[in-house]
Amino acid sequence: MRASRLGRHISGAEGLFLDKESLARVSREYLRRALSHPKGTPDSITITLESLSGSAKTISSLPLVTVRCSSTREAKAHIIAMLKHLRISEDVIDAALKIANDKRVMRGAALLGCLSGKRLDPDTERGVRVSRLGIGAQAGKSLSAGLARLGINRIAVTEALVLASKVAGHPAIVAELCVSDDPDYTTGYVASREFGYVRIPFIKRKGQSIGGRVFFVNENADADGIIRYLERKPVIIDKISGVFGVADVEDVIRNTNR
Ligand code: WAQ
Ligand code: MG
Repeated sequence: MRASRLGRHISGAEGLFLDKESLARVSREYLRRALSHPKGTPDSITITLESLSGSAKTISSLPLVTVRCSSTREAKAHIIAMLKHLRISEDVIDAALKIANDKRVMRGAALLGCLSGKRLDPDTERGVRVSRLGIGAQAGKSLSAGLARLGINRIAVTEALVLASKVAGHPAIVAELCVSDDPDYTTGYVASREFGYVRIPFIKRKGQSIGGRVFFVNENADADGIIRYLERKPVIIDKISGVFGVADVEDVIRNTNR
């Protein structure tokens, strides 16, 4: 689904559903979402349904943890600490923070070379939209139960974890940074195979109409191959890794929170 107003992106969603019966329910749910978005009423909504060609790849979710954080200043320090550990250069982190906190919200994500900070996606106004991703029924139930225990069983968390897990499933992608473009959703995340899906409260101030996503990719990686995987390869989460509560950033970095 994608919804826009005067050409400006308002809302998007995608999923993989294995039974026909889900299609009516999901289309209705996506339509409801498009029409009730805090960013305003769209003047155009597109819902596309396609059958899959080829089989889906099944993967585990990234482990989830929330880093202890109580201000946007601290959030920025955590982001820099984690990304530096992943050998992403400081200039590139700076560039990524600008993209993720931009008022001109893209529909997709920016692909940045880890060292050069070069944009590797062809349309820098749109970015790359990850699609053909979903979660199996059993894994979905198990994730909901884990999130409910922490009081964070929200659709935004599930969808972001599924997306981040697919993204981290590509060996040339080192990390992801995400800030929601919903003015009132102030928790973002950094995701990587190394640290898992690390939720960051207070990544932005309430009421700000900014947001964005950045995927950090190995320098000299095959950008076309990565984009093909992100947009086209069907990936389903069929196993849930750990779902953890709050941990200090040092423990997240040392992997001692689990
Ligand atoms: N593929 C690529 N980029 C995307 C996609 C996608 N499928 N969906 C969204 N984006 C980009 C796009 O630039 C949006 O402006 C930006 O990400 C933010 O999207 O655990 O709600 O849908 O509590 O607003 C994080 C949850 C929620 C954290 C993120 O993102 C948590 C969220 P939004
Ligand atoms: Mg949004």
